[in-house]
Amino acid sequence: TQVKNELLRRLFEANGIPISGQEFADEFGLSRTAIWKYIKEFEEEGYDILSIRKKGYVLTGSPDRINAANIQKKLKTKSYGRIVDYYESCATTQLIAHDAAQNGAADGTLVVSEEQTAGKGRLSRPWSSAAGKGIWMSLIIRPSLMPQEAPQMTLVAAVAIVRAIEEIVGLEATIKWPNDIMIDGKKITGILTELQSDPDRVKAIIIGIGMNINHDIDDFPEEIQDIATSLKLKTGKVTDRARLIAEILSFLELYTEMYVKHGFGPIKLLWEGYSNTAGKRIKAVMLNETVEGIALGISEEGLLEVKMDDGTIKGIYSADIIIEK
Ligand code: BTX
Repeated sequence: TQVKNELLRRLFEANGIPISGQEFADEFGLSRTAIWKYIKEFEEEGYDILSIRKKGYVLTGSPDRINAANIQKKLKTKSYGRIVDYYESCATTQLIAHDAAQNGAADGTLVVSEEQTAGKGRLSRPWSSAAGKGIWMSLIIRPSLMPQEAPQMTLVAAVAIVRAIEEIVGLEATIKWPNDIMIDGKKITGILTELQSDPDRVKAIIIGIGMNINHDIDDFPEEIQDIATSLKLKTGKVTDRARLIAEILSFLELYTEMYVKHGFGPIKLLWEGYSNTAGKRIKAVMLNETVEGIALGISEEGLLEVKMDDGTIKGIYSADIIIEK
């Protein structure tokens, strides 16, 4: 079965390129018939496999995986997700996406993995990414924006994700500035936006999205079991991750276009409708200081505006927010 698993792994990671039965058989010292039997077994287990004469086997569908075939079956976008780079496991999709972007990957290229062994959050904090349970993905986009307009993409992505969860799962999530999506006070999604840029022009934005989907509580490490939740913990049901990805990409493409064409105004309005931060008394913990006050909303630049106790208003670029009761 080790050989069988290796064959399946290669079919998954081939991303549409045929795997030659003959070459695979030679490599592992097996007969072609043995390989063919494995393929039949995969089909019985629910995988769709195309057999192309003289070329080999291509995986075109599989039960509950987020490979290219399953995502693209549901995709309605122009460019987002039209190219999918799929992994069974990797350290972090963020790094793979950075390399791909540097090597000229097209606008909308998606890197996605069933598991991350070194998933990361902001400030190099760890991001727990259990195998087969969540959505761990990095989208490469190349919108015509100035570098200083890039951080707002975190807020654009947050709105797209909340809309998609509403549409597919029927749950109302809220956005906690700047990059968390919460359900009933617990974190369901984190967003990490990174930039490749010239001084006056964005070359690529890498939007990393980590979503807890089909986790039971034990699928989280103990230290985050109190602060994290998943869609399954909230609904009791398993969510089709590929379908949710396709929906997120649709909203994200739509809202990115809106942002590039019409500026931040419309996004700001959408964002404020989903935010759980505005109007609340908060503590904003930054690297060098902590400020307290009432969160007013976000500025045109995406800064969180906080009214301090002495009445002055401060704009905050990035912080960890504690909402006080
Ligand atoms: P953040 O710095 O806002 O949040 C990180 C913190 O969240 C951690 O310190 C921990 O307390 C908590 N945490 C860790 N894992 C989880 C989890 N699964 N659910 C809820 N809370 C958790 C948030 O950073 C940005 C995360 C982006 C993750 C994506 S996944 C795809 C891409 N690849 C990658 O390595 N990162 C991004």
